[in-house]
Amino acid sequence: MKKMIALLLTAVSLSVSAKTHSFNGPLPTENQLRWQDMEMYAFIHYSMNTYTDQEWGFGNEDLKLFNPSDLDCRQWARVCKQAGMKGIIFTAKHHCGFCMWPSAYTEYSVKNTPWKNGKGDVVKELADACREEGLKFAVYLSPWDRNHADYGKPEYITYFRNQLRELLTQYGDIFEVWFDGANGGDGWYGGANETRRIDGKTYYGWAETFKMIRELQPNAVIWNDGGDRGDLRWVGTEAGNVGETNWSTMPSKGDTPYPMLHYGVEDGDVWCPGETNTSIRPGWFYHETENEHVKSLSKLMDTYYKSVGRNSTLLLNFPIAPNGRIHPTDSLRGIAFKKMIDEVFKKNLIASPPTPLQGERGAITYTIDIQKGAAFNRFVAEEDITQGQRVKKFTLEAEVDGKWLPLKDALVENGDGLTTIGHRRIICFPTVKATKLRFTVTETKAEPIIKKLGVYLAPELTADIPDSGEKKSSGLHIFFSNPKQMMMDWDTEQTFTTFRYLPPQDTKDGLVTHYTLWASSDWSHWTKLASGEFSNIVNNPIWQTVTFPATKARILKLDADRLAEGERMGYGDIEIK
Ligand code: FUL
Repeated sequence: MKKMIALLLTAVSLSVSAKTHSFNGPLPTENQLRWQDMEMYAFIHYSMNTYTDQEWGFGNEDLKLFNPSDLDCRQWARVCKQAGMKGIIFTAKHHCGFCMWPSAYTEYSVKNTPWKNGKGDVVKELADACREEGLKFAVYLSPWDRNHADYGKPEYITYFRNQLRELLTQYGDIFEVWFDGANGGDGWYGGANETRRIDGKTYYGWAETFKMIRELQPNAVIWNDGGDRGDLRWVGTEAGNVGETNWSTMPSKGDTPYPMLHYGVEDGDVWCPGETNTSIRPGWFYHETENEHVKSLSKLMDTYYKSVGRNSTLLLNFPIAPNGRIHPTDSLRGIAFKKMIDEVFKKNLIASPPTPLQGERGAITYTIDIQKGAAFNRFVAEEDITQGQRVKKFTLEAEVDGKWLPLKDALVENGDGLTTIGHRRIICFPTVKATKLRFTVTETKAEPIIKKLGVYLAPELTADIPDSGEKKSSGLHIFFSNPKQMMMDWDTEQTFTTFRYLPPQDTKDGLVTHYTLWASSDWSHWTKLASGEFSNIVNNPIWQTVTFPATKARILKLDADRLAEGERMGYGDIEIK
């Protein structure tokens, strides 16, 4: 199969001969270059959660629940390949500690489930399927383990490394090792049922673990969310976008607050590019209630422009349904996504390769002749990142009726979005018909090395289906009896089975992470309907669904047992059915 790069860009090799100032910033390693060229690869979330309808398992889920009727890793690999994914990263172990391979170090694995009478190994089936489909394979191993009795003690680190060694030695080449930033908290922990906090900076001894990975899988890249720098970084959100300014460099030491993760650091001393991870559905694991909320094509294209089009890779998650397959809605959407990318970038409208000209104050201008009569709405530029990331700022202008009209990136809220380039920058703007396009690098760290340019016409996409943030609660009477208690009441008794909570969308302040839900018809006798955790709500603030046996009541009461931040419960929306 032709490389995505060939589909995206008709190569127009360009370089500027005039030397300006020399470049002494960090450069990518061979592993990082190979990884960046993959552009899009899939995440697969599948674990015990698939059978308990949860995002985070507590660690004591019954092994009998794992018995898929129709598990088919080849279907996953085929779908991912057709969706344009170059590899798959699989949740070998999620936070619940359940191992999808028969690890020799725990009883909490597929080997003690009814599936294939305990003889199955999902990691192996998937690694083999990937190889057959020509996809690369990688593993997600959660450092946080809510099942393991030793979690929080030094002994657990030995266990964790033993498991990692199994994954890195028994399943062929691994292209990436994905750890997870979610760490410590409530759990079953071998029956202790308690909260365990760890110091993420020191507990895991990452330097030692990274050394082991380098020895066992020298071609793998290491994911990290900050702390010890890996080969690539989380972009600080699971919503599917990285900053429009996106440096592939970071400081080699110190904390990495959100702006650093999201935008990179211009003068960072190590190469540590961003990987944008998001799910094709609101959640990471499969939930039947989300079948209607698989992301639309326009949402997926928006994600593509805001990840691959912003000097990042895209790690797109496909959850596995309880039958052991990717749901048809997700596979069709994934395949349509790839078709749309091919459609957008199938014809480069540049008439002939432009010659760069050095202008005033070191600015370098490319005047691009557009094919006769062509309309366009996408501009693509790529730097030769083997020589580092150099461009800080540029301008774009289209010549319409003899006048140069400035263009800006329509996908940014502030500014013109014409900042960094790196591996690839895609600028989207309303369709223009012009004979020439002028691209000027106005600020750069050194002589810019522009490898490719492209101009395209993308088809218009129809409006998006409503996303998970759609408002529902307009008809409900809601008030707070204290800062951590929400009351929802009706004039007459109703029968309910479902409560849904949408957290505040732009802040962590007031986000409910642990709750208890009560029902009453007289304000004095309360029946507890449910209590628990809204897992992963901080990183992925989507609708949370609580179901309970049909209950007649006039009032529902939500206690915020714990908030992510702040002292006052907040909400984006509430839905009760
Ligand atoms: C998060 C986890 O807590 C989620 O469950 C999911 O695995 C996501 C990719 O990373 O931090």
